[in-house]
Amino acid sequence: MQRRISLIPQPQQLTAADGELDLGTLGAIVADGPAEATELRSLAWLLSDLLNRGTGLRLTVTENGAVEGPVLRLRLEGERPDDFTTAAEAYRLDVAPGGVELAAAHPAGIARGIATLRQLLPADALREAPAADPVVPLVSITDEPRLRWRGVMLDVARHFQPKDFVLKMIDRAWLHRLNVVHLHLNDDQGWRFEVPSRPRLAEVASWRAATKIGHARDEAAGFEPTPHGGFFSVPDLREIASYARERHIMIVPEVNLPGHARAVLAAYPELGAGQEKPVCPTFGVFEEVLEPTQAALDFALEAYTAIGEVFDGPFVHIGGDEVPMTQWESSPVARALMEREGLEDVRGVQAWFTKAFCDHLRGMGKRVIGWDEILDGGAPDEAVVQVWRSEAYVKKAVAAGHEVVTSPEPFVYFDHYEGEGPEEPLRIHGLTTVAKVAGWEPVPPGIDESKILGVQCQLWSEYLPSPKDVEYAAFPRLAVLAEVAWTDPEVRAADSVLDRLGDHLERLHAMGIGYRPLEGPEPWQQGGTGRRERFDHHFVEHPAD
Ligand code: TNX
Repeated sequence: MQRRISLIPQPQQLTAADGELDLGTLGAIVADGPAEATELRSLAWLLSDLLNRGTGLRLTVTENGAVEGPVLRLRLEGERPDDFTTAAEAYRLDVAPGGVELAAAHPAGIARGIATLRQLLPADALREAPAADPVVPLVSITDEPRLRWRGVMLDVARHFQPKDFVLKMIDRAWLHRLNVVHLHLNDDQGWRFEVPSRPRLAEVASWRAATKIGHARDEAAGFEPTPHGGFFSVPDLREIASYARERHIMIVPEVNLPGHARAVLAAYPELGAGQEKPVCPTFGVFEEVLEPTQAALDFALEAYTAIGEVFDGPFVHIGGDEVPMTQWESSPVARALMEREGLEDVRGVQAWFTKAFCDHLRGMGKRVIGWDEILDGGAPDEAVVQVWRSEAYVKKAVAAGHEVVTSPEPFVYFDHYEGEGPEEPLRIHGLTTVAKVAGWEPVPPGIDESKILGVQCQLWSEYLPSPKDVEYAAFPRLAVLAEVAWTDPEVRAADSVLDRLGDHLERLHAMGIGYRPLEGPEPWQQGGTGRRERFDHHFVEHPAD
């Protein structure tokens, strides 16, 4: 019996025919493009490898050479669109009795089509060793994403996530036709990448001596005195960068300054207001920030240079969220800066940092993205604003002339609870069910859609201590978000993603992902009554002022 076609995200246009094609009957993968298309060749070998792993099939890659009989053809055709456009990710995929043709104008489109082809195979073909036949239904797909930026953020700062998990998440983003993996690389609780000229970041800022047990608001629960840490060396970062590049996933590295600076200041206290405090063992918003000195600015620019060189994508995230003004209000250095620069209020101090970061990164050929607080004191027009506090800030950012990545907490903060049951494991607060994500329309009414670069979900890891916990929080909500980002609203409305989720969970299972079952956590995923017990801290939405 033919399997029903059930893809996430739903392609924009799909026509199915009766019958299946056995890829075992194909002679080769043909990389059909200009001779210099090394990206196409590398995708062809990647596809060959993936098919081999899950089905045992061994298809060699040839270039335009004569191959007898049916083939799997990857074809680059037409004029190459600019990078990071929806046209660059468009593709056509035809599976016919005479072979497979996947065509696109840009290698990124081929990469997206490969993701769709992998979902057309049986779920078990997503395993690491042969466990399924290489059969795909006959189908004709024409597809292009609705939005340019479709991302997921991993917070490797609150709890370090090992490199192989980051690579896995890049693969999973790829399979869902996401194109951005945002790495939140530093916070009060740790700094997670090597900057060779600043050795104390690795030595001191990359680990903490203890971690809060339970919720940060649950003071009675105390601390676990086991050190927690880790950081990516420069070669680790290079490996992550090239792994993502081959799959046409953009890494957006975030170095979050001038706030959330406790780890930096534990290593280099002279960059702050002088307190000597350890890397933070608990979670929240802390008042320690960089002082607006030349030395602190030089540090920041050195960190941005280091990360901007390793990750060659067009964006660097500067953070900028939750910067308390308390220290600057009483700082003679901040006061002197305000007088010198004619800043009206203390929020101008953050704007001073933001502008310096933007100028520096512009000089490196990069564009800056920052959390929506960069709007409070003002930011250069070219900075992209990542709205998180509430959708009201989308309007504010667009009115101020910025492009927006929209990530409102109630819909795409996947560190929020997924269900109301007492068995859910400890989360920060909130309630973001699969149905809530599925029902979300990312472009608020009255907003010019061309100003919305895209959407992104967040996996803040205060309460996600291990990859297992991150997987539970990410899946299957990430799949639903991928469809919200990719598929046009009319197409989404015609066939609810919720009806395809059951089939998709089989894929997640085949990949060994510890997802949350739709009906609630498995016994071993529950919070129980111990350290991971549910703690209901009230979620407060931030109104736009
Ligand atoms: C707010 S979103 C934060 C993070 C926390 C998150 C927890 C943002 C830019 N700042 O520091 O981890 O809430 O949900």
